Amino acid sequence: MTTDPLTIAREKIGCADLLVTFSGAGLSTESGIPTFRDASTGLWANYDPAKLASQEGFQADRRLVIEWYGSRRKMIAEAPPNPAHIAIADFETWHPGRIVNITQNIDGLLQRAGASSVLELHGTLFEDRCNSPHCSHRQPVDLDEEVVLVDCPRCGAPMRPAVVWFGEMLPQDVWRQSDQACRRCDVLLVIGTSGAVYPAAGLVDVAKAHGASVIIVNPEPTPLDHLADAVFHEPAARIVPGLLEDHNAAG
Ligand code: BV8
Repeated sequence: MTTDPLTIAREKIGCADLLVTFSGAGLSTESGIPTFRDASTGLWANYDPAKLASQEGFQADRRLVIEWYGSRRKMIAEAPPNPAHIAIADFETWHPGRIVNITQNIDGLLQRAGASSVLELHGTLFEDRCNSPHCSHRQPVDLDEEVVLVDCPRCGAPMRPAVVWFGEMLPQDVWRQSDQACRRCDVLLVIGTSGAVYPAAGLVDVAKAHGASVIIVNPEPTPLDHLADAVFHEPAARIVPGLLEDHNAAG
């Protein structure tokens, strides 16, 4: 009877009818993207990301917020998916229907690695949407375009990134699918999140309450650790492939 946590975690994943991954900014740090808390690096070091990622910040200084997202888009456009993104996408290829990926990230790296079952709780940087609550216009963003202030072609209100800001509701269809997946899953693999942002972090409680085994990958302790059956204080790119790759060859 092994007590090796990696073996136990791999066995649980191997037997799971449904594996759900729940990821945060730490999944993308090894692609060179600073975590959300560190998103204010370099030129942005003196700004609070939580203020910039809000309607108040946008109303206070639209150009500053648009330029902040423009700088993040450029950084993300050059960032390659890392081995953790690739291992997740490969698992989906080998085991279609057995994995759902819920992410708080807006960087699209799971999709760029080849994953198609991705629920973006906090939206995406690769589209803009109208800031008016009465208009649903959205449009893709041309990353090569210079950062400009754009008004909605339909109603004239300012356009802003199609991300969820603090104080804004999460997309209800994405939330419902994420909640359902966490109620049904056998294993919840929590990767690179501080568990600080709600209601997203509450999904871990949902999965646990419905009998899922919870595995956490994060170099740092998190407030979610007490819910975990196994915690790996390791970087995602080092441990996630080892957790997922075994099952691919065997099928
Ligand atoms: C809402 C998009 C209500 C924008 C983001 C209780 C219930 C409900 C709401 C609240 C609540 N309590 C408080 C709230 C309000 C608020 C909130 O949670 N505040 C927090 C700060 C206390 N929540 C909201 O406002 C949400 N909306 O509740 O609406 C409502 C209801 C009705 C009507 C109207 C409104 C909306 C929250 C969404 C905010 N948007 N992102 C953007 O990105 O610009 S959140 C932002 O934080 C990112 O999405 C990020 O992903 C997310 C969470 O952070 P993490 O991903 O965890 O990143 P972080 O930097 O924190 O941590 C990284 C982790 O990685 C660390 O632990 C680190 O150790 C680890 N790591 C580092 N390297 C690695 C690694 N791990 C593995 N490998 C590595 N190599």
